[in-house]
Amino acid sequence: MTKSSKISLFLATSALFLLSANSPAFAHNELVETTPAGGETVQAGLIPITLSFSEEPLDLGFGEGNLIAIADAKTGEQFGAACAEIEGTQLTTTVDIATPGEYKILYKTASDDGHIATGDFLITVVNDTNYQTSIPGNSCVDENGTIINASDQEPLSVKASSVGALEGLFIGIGFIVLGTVVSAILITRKQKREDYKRYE
Ligand SMILES: [Cu+2]
Repeated sequence: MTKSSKISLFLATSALFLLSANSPAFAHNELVETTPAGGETVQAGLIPITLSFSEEPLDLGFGEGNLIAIADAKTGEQFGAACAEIEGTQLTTTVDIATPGEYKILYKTASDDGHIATGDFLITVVNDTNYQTSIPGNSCVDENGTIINASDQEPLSVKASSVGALEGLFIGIGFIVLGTVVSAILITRKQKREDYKRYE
């Protein structure tokens, strides 16, 4: 191998290494472990959620950037706001759940390389103690005691629409047809009016 081709090979290898998403310099936050684990069944009550990451999340302030939310696994309805406390490489929150069923834990985390990681996993809640709660879901209160309301946030879970994709398409076409007919009627009327004016 000539000296110049050796240099070329070295440069190409370096470029590949730098471009690789797995290179340590550009590693972003990966979810390592969760408590409860995905698929786990837990008792109703105040359920602590802990997500362990490969590195410390980037602290952007409570209720910003690093979030955990809980939603009905079937309907997608989110219960409470999305928030998490940062403790080292962990994100934690506590969710209050009484109704048995399957729930989706959703998360979002910001890492110092600027990347945002999102994901979700399912847990099952059973209620053998007749546990009751008036405000189900994640409760988010910042260090000043200010409550973060779900209505002030972009939800992590989007409630499933009751209108299917195909129904939505037909409704859309219906509106286009209706709009065209109405426009045609209005244009015809205007033209007639103008015709009358001409003969007056
Ligand atoms: Cu990254």
